[in-house]
Order: sequence, then C-alpha cells, then structure tokens
Amino acid sequence: MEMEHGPWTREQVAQLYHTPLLELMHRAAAVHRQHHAPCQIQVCTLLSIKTGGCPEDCGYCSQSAHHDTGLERQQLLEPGAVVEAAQRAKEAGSTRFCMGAAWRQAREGAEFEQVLEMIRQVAALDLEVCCTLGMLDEGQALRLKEAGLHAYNHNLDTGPRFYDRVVSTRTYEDRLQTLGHVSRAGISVCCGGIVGLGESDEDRIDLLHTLASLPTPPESVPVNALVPIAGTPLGGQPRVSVWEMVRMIAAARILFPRAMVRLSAGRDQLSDEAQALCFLAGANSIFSGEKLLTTPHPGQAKDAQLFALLGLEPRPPHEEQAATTSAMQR
Ligand code: SAM
Ligand code: DTB
Ligand code: SF4
Repeated sequence: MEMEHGPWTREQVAQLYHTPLLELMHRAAAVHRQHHAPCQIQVCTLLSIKTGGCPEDCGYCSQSAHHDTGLERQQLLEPGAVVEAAQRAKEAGSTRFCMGAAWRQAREGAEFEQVLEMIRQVAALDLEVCCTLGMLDEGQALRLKEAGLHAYNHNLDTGPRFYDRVVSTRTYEDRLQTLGHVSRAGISVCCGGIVGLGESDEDRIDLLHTLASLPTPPESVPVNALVPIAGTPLGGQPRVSVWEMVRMIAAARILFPRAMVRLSAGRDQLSDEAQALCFLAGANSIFSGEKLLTTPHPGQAKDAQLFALLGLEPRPPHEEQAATTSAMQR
C-alpha cells in the first residue's frame, strides 16, 4: 500500500503534474481504489438561491454586474422554495445539496438569517448541506456551522500569479482568509478551480500546490471546465480538452486521496467516453440536474444512462457511507 504523503513541495507537485498521462491516470486510479469504492459516485444538486447582479468582476462569470450577459436576476429565494427543491433533489437520489449566491460576501441581517434558516431546514432532510456565498468573516462562519452547514465552497480558481488577470475586485489573500475562517469554524472546505481560463501549466501547478498547502486539506475539490459565457471577458476562450481535465483530476486525486474530487462545470460538453476517463482518473462526484447555476447541464436521464453504462452507482448518504467504508477496510 502506498504511504500517505507528507507536505508536498511545489517541485513535487510539478513533477506529479507532468507525469506521462497514462502513468498519472494509473497512479490516480490506484489511489482512488485504496480510499473509495471505485464504482460509487457522490451525486450533488446545486441551486442558485440568489442570481446575478454580483458586484465582483470575475472574468468567467455570467452573474457579474460588470458584464452584459443578458442574465435575468433573481433576488434571494424564500426558504420554503429552497427546501422544496432540496426535497426533490433527495428523492432524485442526491445526497448533497449546495446553495449558491451571487454575492461578494455573505450579507448581514435578514438575508443572512434567511440563509441560516435554509441550512437548518435542508440539514433536517438529512442531506449534506453546502453553500457558497462569497467571502465570510469569522462570526458568519461560526453561525453557519451552528445552523448545520457541512461544507463551504470557495474556489481559488487558479494560481496566485494569474489571479488578477481573472478577477480585480478581490485578492487571492481575501480568498485564503475566508477559507481560514471556514476551516477554523469546523466546516469542511470545498475548494478547487477552473481549467481553461487561459492559464498556463505553471498556474495549474500553483493552484494544486496552494490547495495542498492549506492548513486543512479540502474535503472536496471541484474541477470545473470553463463554460465560456458570451458577454464575459473569457467568453471567447476555446473549450478545454478532456486531457487537460483528466490531468488535473488525476493530480488532485493523488494530492487529496480522501477528498471527493468533483467533475463540476463543463460536463455538458463532455462525451460519455470523456467522462469515463475522468472517473477512471479519480473523479467521484458530480452535480446532477439540467442546470448548474446559470448554464445547461446534462440532466438526470442522461446521467442515469451513463451510470448504467459504466456500472456506477450513487454513493449512499453519510451514515451508510461509513458502513461501506468500514466494509472496504475489512
Ligand atoms: N459568488 C460566490 C463565489 O464566487 O465564491 C459563489 C458562486 S460562484 C458562481 C462559484 C464558482 O463557480 C466560482 O468560484 C467558479 O469557480 C465557478 N464558476 C463560475 N462561473 C463559471 C464558468 N463560467 N465556468 C466554470 N466555472 C465557473
Ligand atoms: C463549483 O466549483 N462549481 C459550481 C459550484 N462550485 C458552485 C458552480 C459552477 C458554475 C458554472 C457556471 C454557471 O452555471 O453559471
Ligand atoms: Fe460573483 Fe461568484 Fe460570479 Fe464572481 S463567481 S461574479 S463572486 S457570483
């Protein structure tokens, strides 16, 4: 059995990243099998609880008020509507429910209370609750934890040297600070990035190394392929090749053996064969549904066909999962 790796140096991450692709995939698949049931995929549902009109200028995002993308704005949803969506997601087989808000930072006052209420009610459905609300301070992170939040998604997107080419309204340091507040509050960190922003291999290595150097390793790592959005500065970027996704996923799997590695945005453009390669390389989580936050996604029927074809099954909810894991260790 491969030994658990200590802290990774940047040089080691670079070497890993540049491993010949088939060898990298093989190593990642081996690590995947040591730590996870290889035919199980975590199925998550994503809901946009507040859409558009965001003050940040992220160059990839349909929801930034700085870009004219024609997106219809939507104020914060009522907890009742969110809980209904969560119930439907559970019935459709999701075990994790993630709520996304187009905010620079979590709001104080009535809106924050409303989000806390959503978390309490969704957690009561026995779903793993995750949310992504932009920057948080320490007190907000603690209140989210108290309400029953399992994980907080806050992506670093790319390496620190490329970051200001993509976003100018906040810094990499701001992102790291929020991640610190999240993990100190005892909330699982969900943190990953985007492939296809025009970044170099060096930037991807920087991102992986930064993630591997966080005080607590992320519990889940979303790997997004850029979905180019007309009207955004990155709307003309070419689609990333599946090989770039596979390399990033495999490296993430090896760096974070226990994490859920999520094949996130961009699945709509990936063939069954391409997705199969991503799962072989260690991806073990997806978003289900016909829409991500604002962009089209494959939908449940297509995913059911893919699961049947590949012999994959949805990962059971956490307590049943604990039983599976102990069975694997016997
Ligand atoms: N406003 C919050 C924030 O930025 O943290 C939460 C929502 S934001 C849309 C969540 C993540 O979605 C971003 O950090 C980015 O990684 C990803 N994302 C947004 N637009 C994308 C796109 N067009 N293609 C791929 N990933 C995207
Ligand atoms: C993440 O890393 N990917 C999800 C989730 N976290 C919030 C969001 C992807 C958004 C893709 C573009 C859109 O649908 O607007
Ligand atoms: Fe706002 Fe998040 Fe989109 Fe950036 S990625 S513009 S912070 S919604």
